Amino acid sequence: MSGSSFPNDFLWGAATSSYQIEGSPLSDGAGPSNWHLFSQQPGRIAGGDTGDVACDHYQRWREDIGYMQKLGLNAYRFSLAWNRIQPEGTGAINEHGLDFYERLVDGLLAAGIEPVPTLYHWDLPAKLDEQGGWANRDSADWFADYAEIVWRRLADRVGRWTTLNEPWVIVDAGYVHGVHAPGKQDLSLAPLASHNLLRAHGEAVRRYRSLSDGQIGIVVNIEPKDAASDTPEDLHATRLAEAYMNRQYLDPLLRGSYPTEMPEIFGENWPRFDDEDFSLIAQPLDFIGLNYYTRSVNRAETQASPVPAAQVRQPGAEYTELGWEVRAESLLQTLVWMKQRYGNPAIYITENGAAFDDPAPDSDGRVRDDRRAAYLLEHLRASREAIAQGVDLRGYFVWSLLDNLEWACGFSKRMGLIRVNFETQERTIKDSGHLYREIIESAGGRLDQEG
Ligand code: IFM
Repeated sequence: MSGSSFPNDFLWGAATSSYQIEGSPLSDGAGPSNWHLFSQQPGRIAGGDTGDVACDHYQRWREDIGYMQKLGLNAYRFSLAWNRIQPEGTGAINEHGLDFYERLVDGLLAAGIEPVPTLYHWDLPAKLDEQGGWANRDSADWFADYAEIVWRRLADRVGRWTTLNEPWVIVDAGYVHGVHAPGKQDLSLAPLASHNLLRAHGEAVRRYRSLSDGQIGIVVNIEPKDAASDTPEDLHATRLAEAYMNRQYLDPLLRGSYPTEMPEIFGENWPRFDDEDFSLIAQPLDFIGLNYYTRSVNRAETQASPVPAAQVRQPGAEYTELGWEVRAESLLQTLVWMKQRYGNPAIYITENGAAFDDPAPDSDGRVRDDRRAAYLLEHLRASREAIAQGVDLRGYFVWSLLDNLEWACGFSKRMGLIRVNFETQERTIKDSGHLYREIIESAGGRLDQEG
């Protein structure tokens, strides 16, 4: 198969998010976000790291656009910090916050790079958390009001938006296991938070249609679930794990109802939802953003909650520094599954990448991150194969442009195409970044070469 199988208008991008790279969390009138407060709490983030400086992108965005040009990107996915734009989450607008993103958007456009913003990538204005955050039913209106403020400033120049990043992680890490902000472990809040995130997305899409004829979608993280054995217990646990992580979000968005497994997973914590919510949630979308990193292999584990399943490591398989199995064939499987189950939606791979223990720059300053380079080749080959099999795949964004704050893992896990020295803020394009440029320049033809 040749590289020409990527469409001519394919987006070749890289992705980041606001709290992970920007730094300057309270500058120019921004209010505190939930992650700003969470990261100041001892023990929340490895090594006591915070986003106070991160990649200092708030100051260095021009330089970073220069690096995007060096990589040959034609698109850049980033997120906006709601707390810069509405410091208290509702009400007063901080024009300086909007100014920052307007400068970034204009800089990208001048550089020939399409901005692909995400409105919410986990940094919630802290004031909203005080009111229950996503568990509060009003959050749908809070979010749509904020989205409308952003669109009134930027929708004339930006034609492709995503609403939320990874609702499953927001809820599973933030409301079930408490390892992300807001740090809650409360199974009664989790279904409410998920449902309100979906309603917030739907309300925002509804408003976008009245303001713009651009394109809008949502970003979900999907992880195929394989069973560790054919025993009925393992197969059942695997089916619940798959419903919980994957279909809990895609089914209401694209088929208008929750998977039938949800009441079994949440028991008495699963509420009865209003029927009319589902027509709001299932607004027609222009595309789905897929974040794909790994699959999981599951066995039944009655002590686990909310899904009675535990993951089993595969002997001989390669794992990243985040403990995620490297498996490009599961990306192909995911893309084909989405095509078949949901009627061949347009898809962008909005994140794909790997944390590896990169070698330090060598004496020539070169970062030889061979494992990440191999990961990119394998996953882009799988993407190309998906297109050959009829998947409507329109773009691919590497996670991440820069090494950055990997949430609760702090700066200890590096995922960038560009190395960041967090002491000096010096940037160095890694070997994987140079390889990605070659892939982009050859419109995928480089994938036919070995190594
Ligand atoms: O860093 C995160 C990102 O914020 C959301 N998707 C997964 C990445 C790696 O964990």
